[in-house]
Amino acid sequence: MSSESDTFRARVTAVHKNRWEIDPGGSAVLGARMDGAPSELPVVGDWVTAQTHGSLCRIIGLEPRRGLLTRKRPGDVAHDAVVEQPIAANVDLALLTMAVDDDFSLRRLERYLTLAWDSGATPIVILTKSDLAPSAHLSDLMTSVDTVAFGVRCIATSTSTGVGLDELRTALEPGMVAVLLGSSGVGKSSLVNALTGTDRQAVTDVRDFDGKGRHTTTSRQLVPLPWGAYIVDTPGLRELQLWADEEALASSFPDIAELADDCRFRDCTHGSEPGCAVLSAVADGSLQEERLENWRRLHRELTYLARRVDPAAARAERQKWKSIARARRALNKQRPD
Ligand SMILES: Nc1nc2c(ncn2[C@@H]2O[C@H](COP(=O)(O)OP(=O)(O)OP(=O)(O)O)[C@@H](O)[C@H]2O)c(=O)[nH]1
Ligand SMILES: [Zn+2]
Repeated sequence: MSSESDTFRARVTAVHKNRWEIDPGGSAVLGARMDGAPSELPVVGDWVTAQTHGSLCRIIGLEPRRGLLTRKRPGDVAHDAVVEQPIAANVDLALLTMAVDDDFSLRRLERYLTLAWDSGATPIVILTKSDLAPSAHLSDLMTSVDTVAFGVRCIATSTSTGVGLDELRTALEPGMVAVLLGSSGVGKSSLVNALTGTDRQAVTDVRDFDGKGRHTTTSRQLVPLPWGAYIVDTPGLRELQLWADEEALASSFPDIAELADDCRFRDCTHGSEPGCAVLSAVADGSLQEERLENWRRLHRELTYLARRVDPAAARAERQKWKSIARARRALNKQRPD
């Protein structure tokens, strides 16, 4: 930024209504605005091009994203829509936190994994409060994580004893952006405090009025860690609802996706369709019924959301069931009475 109106690259570190904080690296974080009504607004983690004019800083360009973490929220009531809300861009790591107590749930982990793969982030499973579990139990839990999170790294941590914190620090390489996902009370704030080495105050929400006079929470920020990595801190992410697509579902359930290749129908829901290879696998014991149940639940949720958002998806769904019904009728006819 040697002369006025030089353009430069910066990372968005905080988002407020109509105002962004951007970090050009090496100098102070700047407050910036955007002109007009841009079709896409920068979110934390975005890389932007900006320009300074005297004391004013303007964002003039948004770089293509490597990935986008989103959540769903209710939209316009009149149109019964669900809106996909972008939370953070270019997230490298999704830290999926579960405590080793009652919070531990493989089914929830599958849900978080789906979300992580969909956002383009690499998941890491963090088993928090590991001091609460006897070591034999802890290694059982880690083994069971491996049964749903194939090849995903799993770190057991404790902010009480400090176990696992060095391994976590090493995983968060300089320049990387990580997001913490997990239920309330699993110890996310304690982890952030341990990583920043401070006792950060709870981030107070910045509340703005949106166009319709409703309150919306806009506090989103990247918390810098001392060695140059960042953690996304946003209250809205604490109890994250699922927003992902079929492809992400397949990444979380590679076993089911592989079996599904042998189903008679390409878009088989593994419910009661004839010629379903997944149901056969459950029948012969090579696939856990529980796992298929969870796949079904997530699949239902995804198709439900897609229908609410996209009328074309609703039509395609009806069409699919028609052709399944036709095929079933044809099968019944072939069967000798
Ligand atoms: N035994 C034990 N307790 C922990 C550990 N980490 C956190 N806790 C306790 O768990 C409780 C919740 O911790 P938080 O860090 O506030 O959890 P959180 O996930 O940020 O919760 P929310 O802010 O509600 O999302 C607190 O009472 C902590 O003292 C740990 O490693 N071991
Ligand atoms: Zn099937």
